[in-house]
Amino acid sequence: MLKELNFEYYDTVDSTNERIKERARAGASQGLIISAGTQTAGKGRIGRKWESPSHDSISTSILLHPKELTLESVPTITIIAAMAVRKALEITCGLEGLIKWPNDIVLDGKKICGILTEMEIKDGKPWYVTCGIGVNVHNTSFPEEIAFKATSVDLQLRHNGSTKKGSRKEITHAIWQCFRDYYNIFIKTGDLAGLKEEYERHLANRGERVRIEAQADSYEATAVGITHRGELIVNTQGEERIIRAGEVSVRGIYGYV
Ligand code: BT5
Repeated sequence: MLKELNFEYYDTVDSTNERIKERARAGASQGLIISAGTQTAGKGRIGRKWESPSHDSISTSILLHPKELTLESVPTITIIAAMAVRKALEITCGLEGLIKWPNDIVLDGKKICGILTEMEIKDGKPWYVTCGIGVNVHNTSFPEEIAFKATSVDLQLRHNGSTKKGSRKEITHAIWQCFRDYYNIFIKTGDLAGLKEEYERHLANRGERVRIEAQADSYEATAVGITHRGELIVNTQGEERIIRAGEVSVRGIYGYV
């Protein structure tokens, strides 16, 4: 069970995931949350870069000691985090995002949030896990290479005709409170039995054509839903296939989402 949440904030760090790892190795307890105003080396998946410019976005990571979980179920934490961010944006800002499986939240077809879950293994079991979340909040522009596919809370609020601005602190707290609720439901069964339906309601591209881009092959399919472990189910030529996070990229046929 995830009970206490202990928030720490730093002006600048390399990566909040890296700061959590350091503290985990030094014996910190589950529920430590490190957030930062800016990251000098924010990380995406598989060596990609995450932009977190000066005090415009949320960079936040949690430390988990998931004794209850197997190695295979750790990636499902990304699914839980995506649900938490989506819900937090709805309750704090009235923004209704969709989840682009496995680790993005999108609004109007643009990415507002990315999630990176990492773990260290000891004796064949997860020793600790860090789940890091980046959310664009006050950003009004982005580096050229991502400008076409990135958005922020303030841009979306303005787009919806609101004069409100997002609060990084309020959203961060809401994210981790929602995360705790979902995580504890997940821990009870060790799978998504209690959460799958809600997740699928907010799954981008559900019932639509997507392009699955794997290293070995690339094909079109229809996104159907997720398994109890959080893998994506797609249908290609009448046959269901299960897609694991990390294996592939999933793209909409008509753009980024
Ligand atoms: C992700 O990777 O989306 C995971 C991002 C996780 C960031 C958090 S911040 C707190 C914690 N500390 C860290 O160091 N990381 C975590 P991926 O699915 O691989 O997407 C990366 C791609 O997203 C990049 O290659 C860009 O195309 C795009 N991108 C980079 N920065 C972005 C931004 N601020 N907004 C939207 N898209 C961005």
